[in-house]
Amino acid sequence: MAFELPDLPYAYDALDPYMSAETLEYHHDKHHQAYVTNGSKLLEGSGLEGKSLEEVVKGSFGKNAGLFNNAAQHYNHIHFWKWMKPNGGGSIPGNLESKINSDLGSVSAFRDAFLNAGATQFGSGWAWLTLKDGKLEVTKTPNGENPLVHGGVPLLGVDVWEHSYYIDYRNARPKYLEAFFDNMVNWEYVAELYEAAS
Ligand code: MN3
Repeated sequence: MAFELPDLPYAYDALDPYMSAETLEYHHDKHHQAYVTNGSKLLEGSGLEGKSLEEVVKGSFGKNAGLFNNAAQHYNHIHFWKWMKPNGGGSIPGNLESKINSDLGSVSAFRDAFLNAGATQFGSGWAWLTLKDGKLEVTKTPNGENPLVHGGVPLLGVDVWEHSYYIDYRNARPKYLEAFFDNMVNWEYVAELYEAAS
């Protein structure tokens, strides 16, 4: 089954001023669309047709780089749109907050680690909050790689490819990361993924 581009779960200007309509138009309509189009072509004849997207991501990792890059980015972006919402940031639902406190020290320590992971990912990639072996961890990955291929469940990810922030923040990736964490994250969705995985 071919990949399909989901609609954004909010209007293009809904995250303004933290992420502009221009950024979302390019990022969703051009970049994500390209992963869908190219991934769908590469899926044909790969032997992974008919599998779920997660299975395609895991099954192509280390074996079919072209398909993996596009399928993983498709997976990452489907969630990335949902990991943000208008008037996001703020308080974290109780169960998830308790888990963060016990595994990562405090919400503030988690925020520092997450922002640092995003800022220090050299070149394109992602920073993550992952549940692995029952524990939360903060990691970073290059390009389209994600925690699924390392045995984890991605609960939150931030896209640090330049296409995600260059229009609004130019080269100031740390400012974008702060705005993401403090003003855009949809913690209810992160908590939903945590409850489903734990
Ligand atoms: Mn992107």
